[in-house]
Order: sequence, then C-alpha cells, then structure tokens
Amino acid sequence: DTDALTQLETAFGTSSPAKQLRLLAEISAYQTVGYSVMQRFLLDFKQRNTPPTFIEGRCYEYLWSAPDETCQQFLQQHFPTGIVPLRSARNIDYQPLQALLLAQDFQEADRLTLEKLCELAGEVAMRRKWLYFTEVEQMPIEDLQTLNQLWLVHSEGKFGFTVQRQLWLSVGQNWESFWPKIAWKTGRTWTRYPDGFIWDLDQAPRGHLPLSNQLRGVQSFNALLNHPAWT
Ligand code: UYC
Repeated sequence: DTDALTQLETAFGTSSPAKQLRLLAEISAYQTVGYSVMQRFLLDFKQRNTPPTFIEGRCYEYLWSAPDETCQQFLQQHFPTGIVPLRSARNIDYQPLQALLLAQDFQEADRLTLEKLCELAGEVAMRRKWLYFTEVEQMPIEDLQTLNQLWLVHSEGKFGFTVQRQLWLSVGQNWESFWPKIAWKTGRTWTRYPDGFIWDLDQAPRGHLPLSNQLRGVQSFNALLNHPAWT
C-alpha cells in the first residue's frame, strides 16, 4: 500500500548510502508509484546541483529499465545525457561509455575506457593503443574525473580509479599487495585477459575495474593513480 511506500520514502531521506540502495530495491517493487518516488528524488538532486553518487546512478538505472514509458520520457527530458555530466576539456564524447555502464556491460565499458584514454592522449596513442606515463601525466583533470564518476556512479561505488587509488594507498602503495586485493593476480599468476577477469558487479572485488594492462610495466597506472585529478 501507499502508506508503506511513504514510510520507505521518508526512511530513504535519512539513511546511509548502503541502506538507501536496499530501500531503492524495495521502492522499485512498487513499480509505477515507486518510480514516481524515484523521479521526485532525481528532480531534488538536479536542483541541489551536487555531483551524482551511486544512489542517483542506481535510481537512473531503475527508471531506465522500467517498463513504463513515462520513465524513459522523464529521463529524456531531465537527464538526456545521463546522470553524470559528461565534461571534457578535449571535446571527447563520453556518451557511448555512459550507455555501456548504464547497461552494466562492464567488459565493453572497460575496453572503451582504454580507447577513450588513448583518445585523450592523442593520435599517436590512439594508433599505439596503449599509454605512455608521460601522456597520462598530461591528461586533463576534467576528463579523468568524468571517466571516474561514470564508473563510480554506475557500479554502486565499487569500480573506478579513485576506488583503486584508495585501496593502493591503504596497502602503502605496495603493488604486490595491491594486485591480489583487486584480483589482478593470484599467488604468482597474473589474471588472464579477458576470461580471468570478473565482469559481474556482484562477484568482483572493489577496485577490480577498470583494467590497466601491466604488460609494459606499472608506470602508466602509477601516473594515473598519482594524477592531480584525485587530490
Ligand atoms: N592483463 O594480465 N595482456 C590486455 C590485464 C599483464 C597481455 C588487455 C591486467 C601481464 C597480453 C587488457 C592484468 C601479462 C595482451 C589487459 C593482465 C599480460 C594483453 C587488452 C593483470 C602477462 C595482448 C587491452 C595485471 C604475464 C595485447 C590492451 C598485447 C592484453 C589487462 C599479457 C585490458 C589488468 C603482465 C600479451 N591485458 N598483461 O592493453 O599488447 O591490449 O600484446 O598485465
């Protein structure tokens, strides 16, 4: 009944993010009336003018996959390019990445992220298909923050460069401790691309994605985790 839904909505406003995720699942079970609650929440968010979190991301995902056409229309009207502002200092189009993450297609999103990073580094890197650390150092803060936000917001805060950075700092920037923590290495064995990696949000450990190939050493990833975008 709607009384119970009103109680859920009230509780939602004062809960922790983890609790809010669970409440959203309950609210979505109410379907049409539940979707109205979510739309109200997203309109509030729009007015606040604050960066989106994974709560707004999850809300957006629920509305996007809802059977009610009014939900699609709502998103089209109020958030036509997604919940994350797709800012770029280099005029790069992050819309395709937004779409893949929204659809929770993490494997394709990971592939496209590397492609976008190469695009950000320039034509030479695009042809090379991998990054020099000097190119990473030169990347604009704005674009890296957009990429990071897209991953964070559409992964319940589990994936993204800042999640990786936080874990890496927590082990004293020790790579050998870091790799097993994010399941890129087990014992002495590197995880094999692509089938060894975990492309499922619920199964993967925090910081597992996006990937950064270590074939040519750690310098590029090191430059990424040390980028001024995160300080
Ligand atoms: N791969 O093992 N990786 C590739 C990872 C390594 C290798 C791509 C990550 C270790 C080869 C991505 C790990 C290694 C290719 C990743 C990992 C290795 C390849 C596709 C755990 C051998 C073929 C994008 C750290 C022992 C391409 C890209 C080539 C591809 C990611 C081998 C995303 C996180 C040291 C031979 N691996 N990679 O970059 O260039 O090509 O030959 O890290």
